[in-house]
Parts: sequence; structure tokens; C-alpha cells
Amino acid sequence: MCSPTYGGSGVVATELGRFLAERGNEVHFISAASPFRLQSVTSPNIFFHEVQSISYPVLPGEMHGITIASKTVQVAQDYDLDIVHAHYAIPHAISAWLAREVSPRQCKRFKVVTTLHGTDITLVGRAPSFFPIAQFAIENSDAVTTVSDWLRRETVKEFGIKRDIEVIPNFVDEAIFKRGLPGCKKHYYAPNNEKILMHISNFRPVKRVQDVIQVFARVQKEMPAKLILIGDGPERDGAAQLVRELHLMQHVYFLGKQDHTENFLSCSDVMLFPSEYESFGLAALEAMASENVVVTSNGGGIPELIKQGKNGFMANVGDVDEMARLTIEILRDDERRKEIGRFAREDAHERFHPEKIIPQYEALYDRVLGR
Ligand code: GMT
Repeated sequence: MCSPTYGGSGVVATELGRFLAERGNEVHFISAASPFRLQSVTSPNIFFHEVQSISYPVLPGEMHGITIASKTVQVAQDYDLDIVHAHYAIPHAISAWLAREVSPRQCKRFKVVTTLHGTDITLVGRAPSFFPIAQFAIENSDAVTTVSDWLRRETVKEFGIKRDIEVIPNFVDEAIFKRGLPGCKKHYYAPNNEKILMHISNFRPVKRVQDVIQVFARVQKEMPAKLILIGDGPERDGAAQLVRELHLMQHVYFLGKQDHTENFLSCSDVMLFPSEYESFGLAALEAMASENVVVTSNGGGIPELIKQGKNGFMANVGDVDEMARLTIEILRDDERRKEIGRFAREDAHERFHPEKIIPQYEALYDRVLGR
């Protein structure tokens, strides 16, 4: 069960399902729409079950938690599911729990594995009435994972959780994210071989897109450079306004949502990622595999990914001067930039290769199934 939209949790769920299917497991995606990275995948082991949205005049608007639970009851029965892996405590883990409770007694009682991606905690921060539901979902899953140790600690602290939570970090397929892809059209964006800076996000306030623009403005004063922004969300208009005010419009490309970010990362130089916090920062890991130098904040779980000065750089959240200084320094030294990019890819291979991470999920599934 996962979100189909552009966002790390849906990507992690899709990639996990893809690799599990390749390794001989039967995988059923249950989601409001086909997850965007699933659309190019074909496998006899992969099934997709669309959850219909229901609206009815006298019923309240948001019914997804209920409709996904109903769909899960059906799928579990039809395909004899062993495990439902819910990405997010709310709504998916609680919906999985509900689906199991209402499943007919003669059906197998599937296990519920929940992966927290961070958004659950933010949601509860914004709507405290979700607290008991999120806490219940975490306490009553058969296993819970987080994508970083920071998120594990936050979950324990925020929800007073006593149970075991396993940290299984995100991963990147380096066969997809790499340098020199033919889909990269550097000359479209940097016709005079200018340096390319990238930012990829859903433009939520937590991403601090204005900081991206401020860093870029400082870099642009020092050297010819272009900024590519991929994604869309609530902060996009504000970011465009700042670009106008700083007279940078002809150097900044707003490309909106893109399915193949690997093409852009394969020829950019620096990835700017100044988030307030990231529980993991999958977009930064994909940039590392693509040999970009990541310049980021030290918010949340980012220090578990970035080794200062070795595979990228961190500055304090909001310190755009320091981020700009680091970016300018690395862009002035091509040899060092390439060396850090190469090390970032090696490090991604060492620590976050699917072959290292997927077996951790398989071992967890075996454990909850008592195998
Ligand atoms: O970053 C977002 O706004 C999307 C969000 C999501 O729920 O898809 O991403 C979260 O999960 C990703 C996958 O585990 C992590 O890489 C992101 O760091 C995390 N986002 C935040 O913590 C802000």
C-alpha cells in the first residue's frame, strides 16, 4: 500500500516491489493510481489494484482510508496474501489493520509491516487528533521500519513507542541513476557549457525552495550557471516570484513534474537540497549515484547520508551564505568536484545498493512469518 504520486515513499515502495518481484516474490500494489515509476515496469510477478475514489453527497469527502482497506480485504482474499506492507502509518497501516480485522475468519491472517517515511510525524504535528491512530498503527503492526535512525528516534520520542523499530535505509538503482545517459540534453539548458545546479522536490515548505534560489543567486554572481528545478507544489509560485525579483528568469528552468529525473541528474553538477529536515533524502541519494555533488542542510536524517566534504556538503538549515560558499568552491575546482562525485557514487554503491537493502526487507518478512 503506497502513495502513487511523485514523492520518495511511493518511489521506495515501487522500487522495493520491483526488486522483490525480480527475486521471485509475487507483489500486489494497492494504491489510488499506478505508482509513477511502476508504469515502465512489466513483470509476471507484479499486479496493480486501483483503489477507486468514492464521493457521495451525504458522505464526508476523504474516504481513501476506508476504500483502500476494502480493496485490501478483497486482494488478500483473492491472492492469499502473506504480508501487507504499508508505507505510512496513516492512512495505510491503519487501513491494513482494519482490512485484517474485517477479513472473513476462514481467510489467512496476513501480517502487517509498516514503513515510516517521516510524513506521518509531520502530519500528526499538524493535526494532533491523528496521534492515537498513528500510535495505534505503529504499536499494532507486526513489524515497523524507519528509513533512518533519526526517524526511529523521533518516532520513539513523539509517540512514546516501546516496541522494536528496525532501520532499513532507502536504496538506489545505480543502473538507472548514472552519468552520461543519452536522455540528458545538457545543451538545451546550458548552451555555453555553464554549470548546472539542480533541485528536485515536491515544493513543500519543508524543502525551503527559496533557499535554493538564494544560493543560486549568489553562485550566479560568481560564474555562469543555470538552475533546473524539477517538481511542483505549494511553494512554486513563491519561488518563481523570487526568481523574477532577482532578475534570474533567463537562468532558471521550472520543468515541473518529470518522470525521468535520472536524465537530468546525469549531466548536472551540483544538487541543492536545503530542506528543513529530511528523514532520509532519497533525491539526494539519487543525485549521489549520478555523481552530483550534493549541497544540503544538516536537517533530520541527512547527516546519516552525507559525509561532510567526502560525498557532499552540509550547512546549517537556512545558512544560504555557507551553502553558496561551498557550491562556488566546488564548482571552481573541476577535479575535486568530479572526485567527490565519483566517491558519492561509490558510497551509494557500498551502503545503499538494492542488493544490500532488499534482503533486509526479505529477512524481516521471513521473521514476521515465523520462517
Ligand atoms: O519529501 C517529501 O515531501 C515526500 C516524502 C514522502 O512521504 O514521500 O518523502 C519522505 O520519504 C522519503 C522516502 O523514504 C524520504 O527520502 C524523504 O526524506 C522523506 N521526506 C521528508 O522527510 C521531508
